[in-house]
Amino acid sequence: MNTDDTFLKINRRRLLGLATGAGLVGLLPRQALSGSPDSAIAGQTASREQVRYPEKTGMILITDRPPQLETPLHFFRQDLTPNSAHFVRWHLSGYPTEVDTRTFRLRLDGLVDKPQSFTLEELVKGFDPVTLVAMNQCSGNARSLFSPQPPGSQWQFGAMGNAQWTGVRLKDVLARAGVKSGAVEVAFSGLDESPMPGLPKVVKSLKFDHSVDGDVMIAYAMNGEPLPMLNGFPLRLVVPGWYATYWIKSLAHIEVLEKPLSNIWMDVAYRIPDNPEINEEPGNLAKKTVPINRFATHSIFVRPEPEEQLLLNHPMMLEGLANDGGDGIARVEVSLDNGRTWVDALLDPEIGRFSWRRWRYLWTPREKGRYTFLVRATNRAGEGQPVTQWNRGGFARRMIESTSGMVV
Ligand SMILES: Nc1nc2c(c(=O)[nH]1)N[C@H]1C(S)=C(S)[C@@H](COP(=O)(O)O)O[C@H]1N2
Ligand SMILES: [Mo]
Repeated sequence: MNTDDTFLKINRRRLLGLATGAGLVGLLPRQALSGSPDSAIAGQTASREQVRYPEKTGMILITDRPPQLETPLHFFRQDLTPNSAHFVRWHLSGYPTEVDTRTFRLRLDGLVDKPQSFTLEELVKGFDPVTLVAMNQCSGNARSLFSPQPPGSQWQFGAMGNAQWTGVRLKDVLARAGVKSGAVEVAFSGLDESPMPGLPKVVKSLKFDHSVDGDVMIAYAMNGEPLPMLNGFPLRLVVPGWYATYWIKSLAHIEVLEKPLSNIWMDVAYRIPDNPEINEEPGNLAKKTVPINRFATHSIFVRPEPEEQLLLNHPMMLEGLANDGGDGIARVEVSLDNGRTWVDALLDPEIGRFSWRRWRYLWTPREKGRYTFLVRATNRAGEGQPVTQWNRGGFARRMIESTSGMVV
């Protein structure tokens, strides 16, 4: 993308904010759509509310204050999720609804020689642009499917999306400030503010070495367009292969730290059992937890959708997607007989190691009655998927998934 074009586009976004006024999101009434916009959407989606927010298509409402919007499954039949359908999650009701790009600054300070304050133009034009495809996924994606159900946002599989991100390397931006020796972490926070005195602002950190790996970026474009306001306009951190809790939106402050960040968002929330299966039992919780980190290897069905009816003797393309934390997907297998035998699915070409990878398998139903299919993926490092899993936060779902319905 030409950086001049990008800058003009981002700048134009200010007009949108002015045209629709303050409270861009909060003031617009939700529109309940009558019925489903797509007759192929089966039970699961149709039974959940479809809502409209600015810049968004019909989404599944999880909560409205703050907005948490889930992507309907049928949008995952393509490599890149349209910006209008990319899921939305904010922690605090004090999320930004407008940004004045004339006064916006990204501040960088802490353990550096020269603290910086960048305008959008300085960021877009002052650094080499980078582009990569990466999947964004909430730590609690598919939480509602765990049994017993952990507390928290009750997502099905739509708290994820795949996008092409364009921006600047965090490494390059940090270098401009000159990081002093002794840096151990880098902390990130956005324009969102806590509405309650007891609840601190969302601030997350990465280890210093991770933040300068050349993959972590400050993105100003998503699929070639400025980010939607709800997805972090004008800038967001992209941490390829890591859960989205670190992908700070409407990024406004970066601080280099000489000791690890300690706050509720790092010490209490977003921690997982310290074992490779990310598993524990409700009656026997893991003693040791660690901050959630890289994506676990996982795969899901996109078709058939839950309870989709299949026609006898009609060929049916089973399809879905698989992801891991950045080594790449090596294999996806499907079982049509409840795990007794497994067959290899066809993998679509890889579009980057941080992207999800789509798979498909052609199957013709030869018997009427109930079907249940399973899917499992293996990545290039040999990481597979466990048969069952549970943890108290409902995080990092990585167990083998299934889909079922009737052949008629
Ligand atoms: N500033 C800010 N950034 C944030 C959050 C937030 O509450 N505030 N939530 C994080 C979480 S938990 C998720 S899942 C992703 C969601 O990104 P999206 O809304 O673009 O899908 O944003 C992350 N970045
Ligand atoms: Mo999240």
